[in-house]
Amino acid sequence: MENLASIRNLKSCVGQTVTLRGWVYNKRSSGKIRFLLLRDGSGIVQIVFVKNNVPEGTFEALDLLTQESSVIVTGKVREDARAKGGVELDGLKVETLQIAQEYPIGPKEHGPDFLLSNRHLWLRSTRPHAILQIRSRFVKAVRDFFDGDGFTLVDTPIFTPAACEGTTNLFETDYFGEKAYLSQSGQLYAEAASKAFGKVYCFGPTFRAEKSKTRRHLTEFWMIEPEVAFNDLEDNMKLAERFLEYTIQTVLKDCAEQLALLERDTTKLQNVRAPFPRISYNEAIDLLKQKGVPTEWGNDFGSPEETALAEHFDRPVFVHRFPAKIKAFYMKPDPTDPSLALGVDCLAPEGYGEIIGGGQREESYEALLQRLHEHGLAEANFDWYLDLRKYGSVPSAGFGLGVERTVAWICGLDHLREAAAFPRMIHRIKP
Ligand code: NSS
Repeated sequence: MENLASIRNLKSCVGQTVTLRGWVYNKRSSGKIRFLLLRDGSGIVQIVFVKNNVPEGTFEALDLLTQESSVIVTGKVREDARAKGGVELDGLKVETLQIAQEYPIGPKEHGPDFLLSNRHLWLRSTRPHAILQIRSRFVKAVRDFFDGDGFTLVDTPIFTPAACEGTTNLFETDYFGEKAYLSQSGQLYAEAASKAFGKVYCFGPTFRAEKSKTRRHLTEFWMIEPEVAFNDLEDNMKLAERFLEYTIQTVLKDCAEQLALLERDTTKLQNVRAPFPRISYNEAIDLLKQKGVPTEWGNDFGSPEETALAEHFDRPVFVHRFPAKIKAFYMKPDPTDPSLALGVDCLAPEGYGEIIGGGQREESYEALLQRLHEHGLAEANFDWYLDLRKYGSVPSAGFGLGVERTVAWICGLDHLREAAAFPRMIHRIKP
């Protein structure tokens, strides 16, 4: 195809005749002129057709085009200071691929249910488009960070024989006559891999049968989980803050245009710089009491507590050393107070709450076995995991960061569902 171009790169094509392939975003006409707004996935550009400059039949073809009709357009690129991307095209030719039927999504306001049911089409609109570009850039920054820091990517399985994060929200499935579960976390496998590679991360979809409908829970979400042999709780926090600073600042730098489209005030995001404040769970309880937030020692924090705590700081905050009885079986108790576990959460500001959960792992075989029994977990399912404590056991720490929660925070979204291309929630599995 003749000088095929993408809208994003048109600035470097001024004066050239180019061909664009895309969809009709909008159009209008005025006498002997037709204006076509073309969308090609990389951007939107206006193409101006003047009656005397185009072959016969062109205006008839243009007049038949509906919103989202697919077309191939040839035109000459002209600088235009008033245009959004700084350029416009003088249209020379249009070829219609398909005339779209009446498109369900128009400029008028639609309700969230309608939009979610039409997610396969809604993706074309500017808002989801910007959010998913930000997600894509964030994920690349995540990979760049770990790949550039001596980590090895190890993909962990999705079919698993046992629970990592407790049995209450497991998705069960039949595996050739045996019970299997969709992975809640790659952590146990990442721990095994860290004994082979030292520093590893896994990154994939994870599944939790979250029966409550909240703005912060999906049943399928993506998690990034680094695991580092020999790291302790403090090393883990240092890694997490360095990682968040790099990824957030990279997205702010590279996605300024998308964030502007979302009208996101990025002042607070600019503050995401290491070091982050650190408070213990006990200190957090005191702080909540001071703030008049009803709470009791021993309870896990929900959204109101997390929001109140995070409000107290100008950047994300680490809360560490939670009551052991509300944390997973694999967490190492604090040697100075075994009723506490060496776990850590990172709370994002602006009401976004927990984006990271992790901690230091129990490295003693006997202690881990006892914890398994206390949690009512079958030893037989974890024999391989226990092996890691038999053959060169070392301190180890890691964490999991939820992609959708982090993207929702970066973009300033009200609900996690907009941070996934095709979100999965309790009452939604279509499209
Ligand atoms: O349950 S976590 O707090 N921790 C783990 O799964 C550890 N096994 C990770 C590790 O140490 N390797 O989940 C981690 C993060 C949490 O902070 C959220 O950001 C996200 O995973 N998360 C979720 N996002 C969306 N929806 C749901 N339901 C959800 N649950 C956790």
